[in-house]
Amino acid sequence: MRVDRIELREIKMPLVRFFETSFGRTTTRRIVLVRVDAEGLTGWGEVTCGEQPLYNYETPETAWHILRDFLIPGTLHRELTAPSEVASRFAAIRGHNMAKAALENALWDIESQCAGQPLGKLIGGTLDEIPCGVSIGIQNSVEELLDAVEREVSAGYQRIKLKVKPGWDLQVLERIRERFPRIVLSVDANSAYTLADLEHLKEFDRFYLLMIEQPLHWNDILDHARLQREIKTALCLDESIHNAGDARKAIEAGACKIINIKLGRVGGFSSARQVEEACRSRNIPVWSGGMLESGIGRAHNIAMSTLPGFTLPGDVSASRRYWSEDIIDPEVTVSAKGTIRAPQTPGLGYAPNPDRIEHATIRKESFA
Ligand code: OSB
Ligand code: MG
Repeated sequence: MRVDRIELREIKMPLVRFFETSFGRTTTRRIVLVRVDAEGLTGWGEVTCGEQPLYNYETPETAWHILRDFLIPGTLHRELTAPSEVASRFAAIRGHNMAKAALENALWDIESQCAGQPLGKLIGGTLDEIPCGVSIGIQNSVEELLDAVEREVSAGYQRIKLKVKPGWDLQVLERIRERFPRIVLSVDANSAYTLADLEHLKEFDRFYLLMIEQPLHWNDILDHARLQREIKTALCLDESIHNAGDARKAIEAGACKIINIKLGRVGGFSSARQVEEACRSRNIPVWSGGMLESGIGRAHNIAMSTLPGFTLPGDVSASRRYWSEDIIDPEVTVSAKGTIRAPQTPGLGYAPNPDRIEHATIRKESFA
């Protein structure tokens, strides 16, 4: 494959409702999209970072810089035998996994069209239908949260994940469990606690949660291992896992019993497959995390979720929970039993809509 042209775009789209985590509230997303033209075909990728360097250190601006000044010049007009080749070519560039993933994933989109196969099949996916959960942010009141949970449970989602932080945790869980004693429930702290909160964190065991996601520091493994020895509830690592090596070390250290894979955080499909393999071979279940993606990132997450190790419901939910109008056709929909059917057509299986993308674009630059 030879890449003829690459285009970067930044789009800006308001969320239908704010999304709040322990590090703050998001109301509008700014998303960098990568469009690659090669072999007469077009592939799309999405940079999944937040607007501010809070989830990790990347931002739309750092991704634009790394893509424009390093990744794109190293890709244009050079022969590529496989999309995974860009992962090895850029291995010397440290970090910036979300910028790397956007480019590599766009190449996988092209490769799957060339091969006439759905993207999920091409990467080794075996599942035809993927189980879905939702991530519900911190709300203005517990009453609002109860309504939100009610709505998502009625819609059929198989697992509810609540964002927590000190001051929005045990009392909230009491109220949720009182009203929904039997739902599959988990929490995500996005690093809002430390080991000084050990006694407090032990209290989470009362709520028979499926997991507690990333309670401690965003780059830590050892303190999570210490915490996992002290509590019954399974820990799940998100922020701390950047590649298959991290997954292996976390599992060997006993830092978690579940791992969340985010395609951007681990640097794209090649790395995601390695993380999935590292977990599956050690009997650690994985699931797809989400980063409030547009339809393009969402379609990539669906393809990744067809890999055999993805046995738990992911944070991959319907487009309409985020966008009044998504940038793909059709938009992502979820069945009444909380599943998404993996597309069976070549490529992403969802067509990026050029008019809607153009309408949302606030800057673009092309490289040829
Ligand atoms: O930790 O999973 C997270 C959103 C922004 C930053 C971090 C996280 C999240 C989510 C959103 O939980 C999940 C989604 O896209 O639905
Ligand atoms: Mg998380």
